[in-house]
Amino acid sequence: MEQTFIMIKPDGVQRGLVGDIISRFEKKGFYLKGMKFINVDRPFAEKHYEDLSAKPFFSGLVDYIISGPVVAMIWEGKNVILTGRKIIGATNPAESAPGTIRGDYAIEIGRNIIHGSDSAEGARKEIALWFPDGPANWQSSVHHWIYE
Ligand code: RTP
Repeated sequence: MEQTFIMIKPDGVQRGLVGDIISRFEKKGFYLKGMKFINVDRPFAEKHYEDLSAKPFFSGLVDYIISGPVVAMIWEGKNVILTGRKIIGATNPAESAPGTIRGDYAIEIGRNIIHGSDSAEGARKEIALWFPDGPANWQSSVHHWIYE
């Protein structure tokens, strides 16, 4: 079963959106396989966003991610990487559809509430970085009500 890394950024935490965001993934039928409420330091945030290190917004992005605690999660399910990105909405909230997390709650790209892995390779790297001990090992009792 596919897994993805989802992070509620400091603005999502400060604005009290943690419960709503988790609820959207749970209600869809995805399984929570890891969760941490943590502050990350600058080197860790730079590592997470290393692919963007040449971008002009990189230092502002790192400042933003280290500005407060984040909720780091592993979610599991069929197509969870792509479907997770759909639940989250387009990177720029000005273009995110209503009904998506960013479309409903965010206005600016630099305060877009949430991160989700964008590929299988990205998910694998991000889960390894944030959860070196791997995902929690549990099975949902409602699995057969979600999958045929
Ligand atoms: P994320 O990694 O956070 O899920 O976002 P994403 O894949 O949708 O977007 P990406 O291009 O990877 O950018 C990562 C984060 O950098 C911030 N950003 N700011 N000021 C800007 O032009 C700009 N562009 C991107 C956003 O917080 C974005 O989520």
